Amino acid sequence: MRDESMWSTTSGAVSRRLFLAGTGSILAGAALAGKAAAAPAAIPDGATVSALVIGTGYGGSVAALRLAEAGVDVHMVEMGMAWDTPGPDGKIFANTTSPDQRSFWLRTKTKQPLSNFLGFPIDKDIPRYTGILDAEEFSGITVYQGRGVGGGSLVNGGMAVTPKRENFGAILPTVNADEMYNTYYPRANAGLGVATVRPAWFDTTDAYQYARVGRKQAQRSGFPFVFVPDVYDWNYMEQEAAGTVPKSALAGEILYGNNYGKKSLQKTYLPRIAATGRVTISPLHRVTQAVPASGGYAVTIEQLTTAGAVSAIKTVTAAKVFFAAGSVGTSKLLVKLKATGALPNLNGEVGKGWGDNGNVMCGRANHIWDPTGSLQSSIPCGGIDNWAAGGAFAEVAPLPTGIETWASFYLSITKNPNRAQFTWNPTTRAVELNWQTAWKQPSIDMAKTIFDKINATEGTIYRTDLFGVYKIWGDHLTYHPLGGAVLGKATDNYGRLAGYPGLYAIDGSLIPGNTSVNPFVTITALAERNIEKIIATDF
Ligand code: FAE
Repeated sequence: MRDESMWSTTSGAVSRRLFLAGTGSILAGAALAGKAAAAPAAIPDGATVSALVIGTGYGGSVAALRLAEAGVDVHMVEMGMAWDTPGPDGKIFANTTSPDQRSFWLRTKTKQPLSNFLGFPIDKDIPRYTGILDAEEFSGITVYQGRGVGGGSLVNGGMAVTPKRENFGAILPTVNADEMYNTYYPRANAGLGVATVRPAWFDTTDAYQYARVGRKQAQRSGFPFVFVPDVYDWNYMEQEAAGTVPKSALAGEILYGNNYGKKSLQKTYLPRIAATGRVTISPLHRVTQAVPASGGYAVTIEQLTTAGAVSAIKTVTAAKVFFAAGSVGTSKLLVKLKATGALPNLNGEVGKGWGDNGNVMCGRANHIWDPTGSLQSSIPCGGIDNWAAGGAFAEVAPLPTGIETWASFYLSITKNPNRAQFTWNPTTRAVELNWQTAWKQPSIDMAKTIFDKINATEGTIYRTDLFGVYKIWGDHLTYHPLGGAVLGKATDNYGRLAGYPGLYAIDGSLIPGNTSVNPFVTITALAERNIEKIIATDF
């Protein structure tokens, strides 16, 4: 029997599984606190829906919840799995230190962000499966993304950061900052369950020794160390440390899902969506096409097997379609649909303005008297802020290997100005991104404003064994894709796609490349703002 509590909301026991089309029983659904039962099967071929939401991450979840609350019936399409059923080990999600088929999206070998340890490659063979983390490779950059109901919230570190207000004008120049900081950021923070580590516990727990070393060294070099809020249930983490509950953050769970304490969308927006009784979800369904049709748009959807094969092709008609497939997913769809003549009137801004949020990683080697601890909470809780002076905000990140590494590890978000464009290649019939490896150099330079100084103060050096053989910088990837359907350019100022009434972008694709901090709070807040306007004026 599955552990239902893992799916419970904080207020009650609403099982998410009940409303996932194709996985729940209609009788169980009817018992859902008196709410209407969810549809018993995946979306049928030929269905007609009022609102179709492509993707179940932050933008898609906000759109679905608010539409349903306003009385609109919604169907959500998600290419990844439901992630509601335990594997043979009794757990739904695999551990970061022992990846298996659940860990990666349709790969036969893992592609871990840290590819090496002590210089040795650590990737390993796995069965090809519709796993949770996609390492999508474009020329010059690998873009990591979550796959499944809950999108990136399933795999991310949960760092839930509202940008400093003085930086907002550069992030979303056409959006009223007063409205965002008075209404939509607070709404997003409340909806996501954002909270901060208890400082007294932080100061004493073994699990954050690595972060205390990070704080001490930052401060000795004159940089402010700031506590960073997270959606992890901090009380639960304290219980993990006390040994009274099953361990999650303190068992190193993060990249491939988190079995207990993290409040992913599975524990916040998605149970509220289920409780409306107006939303159904088709996991393992991928949207490939949308064309104008009588009654709105005809949307083509491929049903997938867990081996990634297409088992059925369906066409549904939707009065309104919300693209919430993430920055990369939405951009790829829109660029393809414009270029192939399905939606030729999308404007020339589609595919442009894509950035990596300036992500770059590095490690530093500490002295033997500065151990970072063999027990490291996988949930980061602090950062080093040098944005104004050096263009970098660095998360003090864990290296949850279970052994003492004497390493400090950081993911920096930098003010990298480079922006790439998605384009359609008619020969390969694929969407390409023209990011170039060299475009990370500004990020490295900005991160060095922090770490060169810390190394000089501490008499330490960079680690060279984490990203390859003698390679200091993890400059080949991003966790934070942003842009491709930029607000006010590819869309109007609320995400309405130019050229097609009833089509909207409502995810990270709207944000032009950088948020100065981790992005999902801004993605959620912007979606809350936009959907409020869209419901008021378009329905
Ligand atoms: P997203 O959450 O990516 O959801 C899009 C969904 O659409 C996914 O579930 C896709 O599978 C699905 N999809 C895509 N294409 C299709 C299609 N054609 N048909 C059907 N479904 C489709 O989009 N951000 C933070 O703020 N703090 C962090 O600590 C943090 N850590 C991260 C760590 C990792 C390893 C990763 C990968 C990301 C991290 N992020 C973090 C980034 C954050 O998760 C990301 O910005 C948001 O998830 C993006 O939200 P969207 O709603 O745009």
